[in-house]
Amino acid sequence: MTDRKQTHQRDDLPHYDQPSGGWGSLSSVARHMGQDHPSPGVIDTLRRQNKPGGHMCTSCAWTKPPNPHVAEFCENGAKATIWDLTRDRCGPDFFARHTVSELRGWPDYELEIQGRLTHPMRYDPASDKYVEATWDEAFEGIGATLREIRAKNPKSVVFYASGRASLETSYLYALLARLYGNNNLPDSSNMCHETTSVGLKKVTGSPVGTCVLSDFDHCDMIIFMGQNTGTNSPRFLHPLRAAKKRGCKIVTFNPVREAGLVTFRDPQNPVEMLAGKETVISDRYLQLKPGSDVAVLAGLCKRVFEIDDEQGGGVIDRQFVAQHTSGWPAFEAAIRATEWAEIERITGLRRDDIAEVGEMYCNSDKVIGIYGMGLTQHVHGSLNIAMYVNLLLMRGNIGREGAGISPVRGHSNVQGQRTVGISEKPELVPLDRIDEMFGFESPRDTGTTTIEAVQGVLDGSVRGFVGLGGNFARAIPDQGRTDPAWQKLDLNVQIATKLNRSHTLVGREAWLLPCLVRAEMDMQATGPQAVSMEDSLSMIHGSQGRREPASKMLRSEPFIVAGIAKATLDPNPKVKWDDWVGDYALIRDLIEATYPDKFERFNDRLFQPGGFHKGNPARERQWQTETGRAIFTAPDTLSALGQAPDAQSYTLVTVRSNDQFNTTIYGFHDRLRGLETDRQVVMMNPEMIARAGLREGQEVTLCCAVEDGETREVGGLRVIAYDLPDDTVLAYYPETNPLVPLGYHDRLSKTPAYKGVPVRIRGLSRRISRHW
Ligand SMILES: Nc1nc2c(c(=O)[nH]1)N[C@H]1C(S)=C(S)[C@@H](COP(=O)(O)OP(=O)(O)OC[C@H]3O[C@@H](n4cnc5c(=O)[nH]c(N)nc54)[C@H](O)[C@@H]3O)O[C@H]1N2
Ligand SMILES: Nc1nc2c(c(=O)[nH]1)N[C@H]1C(S)=C(S)[C@@H](COP(=O)(O)OP(=O)(O)OC[C@H]3O[C@@H](n4cnc5c(=O)[nH]c(N)nc54)[C@H](O)[C@@H]3O)O[C@H]1N2
Ligand SMILES: [Mo]
Repeated sequence: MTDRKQTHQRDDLPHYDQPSGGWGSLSSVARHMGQDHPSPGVIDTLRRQNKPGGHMCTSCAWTKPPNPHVAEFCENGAKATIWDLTRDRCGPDFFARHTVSELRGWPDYELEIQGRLTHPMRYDPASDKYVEATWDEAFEGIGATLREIRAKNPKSVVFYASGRASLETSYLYALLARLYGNNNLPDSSNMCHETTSVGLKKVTGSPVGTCVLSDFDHCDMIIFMGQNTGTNSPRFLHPLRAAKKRGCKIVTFNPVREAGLVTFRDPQNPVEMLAGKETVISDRYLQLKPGSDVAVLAGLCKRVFEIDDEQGGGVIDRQFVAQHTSGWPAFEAAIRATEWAEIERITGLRRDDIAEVGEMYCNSDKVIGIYGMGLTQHVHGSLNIAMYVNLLLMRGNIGREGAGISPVRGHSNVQGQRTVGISEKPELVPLDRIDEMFGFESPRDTGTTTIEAVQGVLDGSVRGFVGLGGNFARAIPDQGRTDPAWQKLDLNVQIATKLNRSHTLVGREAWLLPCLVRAEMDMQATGPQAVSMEDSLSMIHGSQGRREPASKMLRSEPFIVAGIAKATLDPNPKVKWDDWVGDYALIRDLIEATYPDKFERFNDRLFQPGGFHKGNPARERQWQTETGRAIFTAPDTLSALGQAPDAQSYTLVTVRSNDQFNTTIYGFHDRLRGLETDRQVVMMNPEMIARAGLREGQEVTLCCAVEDGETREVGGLRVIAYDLPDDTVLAYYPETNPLVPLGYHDRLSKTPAYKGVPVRIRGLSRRISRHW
């Protein structure tokens, strides 16, 4: 194995040559302290963030360690909290000044920057404005319409959840949907890690990752595929840096050189900060073409076979394979038959570079595989994950200390929402137990995923939509084409903290219900309440807010869900909404009774430092799969793309900047990619710009190249030269969501293929008009 450092760094192109973390991240936080009008005391609140007894950050799902740093938050966690705790208010006077049609034309940034929502608001079609309402009016109005819709068809209402709401809220919300009569519980997870929930479960029996934090103290190698740590889970850089310092090898596969995976300077380490020292994170950084991970992984597996052959065995863990897995012969045959030339063609990488990583893998005893949206958001996303699992299983790297597969989840409680019953898949929920506990018969038919919910809005079969947080209409594929369809709804109810585009897509009746954020005090009949969430490593944490709420009219999410439920559902002596809202510990008792194996002594362990682990059978090498074993998969294709690029088309990857949280745009800097510009850009490498006959700075239109009878375009995008593989164009989410066809999703889980959209480029600029 050579010691040569792999670098495709191109100094002539925009890139961030400072380490992630460092002064840049501190000054970015300082800028937001100045810009976003935080209310007094925010620094104190930040000090309690992610600490036992404090509140859990509303940004990413990375785990909260038992021995937190003095300030256990990152640049983005600080931004999210400052954003939540702004002094700005978006109240009845604001809505009196603007019609909803006007607001529909505003950019996302302008809507959210108005500040915290303060009052329940009802849409008044006569004036085309949101007008102030009382909570009683809101619940009565919503309940009456939901009952009307149910009388015609209880399946025609969708209960969406974005992954922030607590375990307590989520449990009540899922119960509300089932008592109402459907399993229409799509979650932001449907656009995100559903590929994990379905694809990883298929091959390991576990819908979630198998690692815990201490595994990062023992691993010899960490592989990153399609996860942008510096931007999306920056606190993870601390254990990563520690692993690196003790000699762990790190290898990254990503079409983009993401700063956080290149170098890191710890903003909480005065020595690193003052001396300008930094830690090099990735030993090898391979810029593969988007959608080519299946081929890379086939190459890595192939190399393992080659080395095992060369050494006469001992490299593949044959005992583990025999005892714990199924599907080996077909897998082995498929990989041996795969040609290196084909792997090189698809990935754009050199055989030697892939082979070298294969050697590092074979020389490492304990290996962790990390992944994110770069694997999940593809047409063959589930195959990406199955191939990753293949590689790890070959050397018994699942179910062992210091080894495992570790998806990095998105929203701070998205994994937990699935754990406590928010799922459109009834087979994943203990419905018999729920029926017994609450004396009713819950529906057994499969509910709508995000894709089907959107289809239902388009074809008119969805009559009502309830959004527990999020910005559904902006996060989905085919945004733009779907916008006008929302008008057909009988009811649109949005529970939210700040104004966004989804709130402007009103139906015949619409309500905007403002709720507390996690850092705010949640006072109920028995006193201040705590809530809980599950992080990416399956640890459950309590969270308690202490701040004065932004408005006296705000209510907690459990209160709002219960309010809707009481006004909608027939009385049931076993369903005690008022008692539960008065004391959330009772909701935790219900969660424990429903899921006794995961939530034993839930209330006692609520504030255990570092959280408590909900358990994971695959970690114990108990495989709850169809075969009762971990499953090897023989790939039926080497590309995760639905449509390969050709002479005229490219693969569009939609990404996040480090100045946004999903559809919430904090600002227009993408510091970690070295871009200080607006977001209306499209990036590609200079050779591609030349070949396409374009020039830097020119405005172009991207057109979707999927032929399904629809025209999908986004114009006014400025061309920027960037260090990217051939055939690849990069642009921001959610601005380019109108280019993603609704039907373009992972085969198994229906997660939209946001990272592999075939597009053409038109040089003449033409802005897409909003048709309404
Ligand atoms: N600051 C901030 N934090 C966030 C969020 C945010 O918007 N802002 N969002 C939260 C949410 S909901 C989620 S789900 C997570 C998302 O976090 P990530 O999983 O990191 O998701 P993305 O940033 O969309 O893309 C991940 C990476 O995949 C790479 N990539 C794209 N296509 C491919 C491919 O085909 N193969 C490989 N190997 N790599 C590819 C991209 O270049 C990018 O670096 O972050 C969470 N945390
Ligand atoms: N092209 C493209 N599209 C994507 C992706 C991509 O990578 N590319 N990523 C996908 C992914 S991974 C995800 S998770 C989805 C995200 O989809 P969503 O989760 O639906 O969207 P967010 O932007 O996170 O939602 C932001 C809104 O949530 C509300 N909010 C914030 N905090 C709270 C709270 O505490 N309670 C309540 N009730 N409301 C709150 C605010 O009103 C805010 O405007 O987008 C998906 N869409
Ligand atoms: Mo996500």
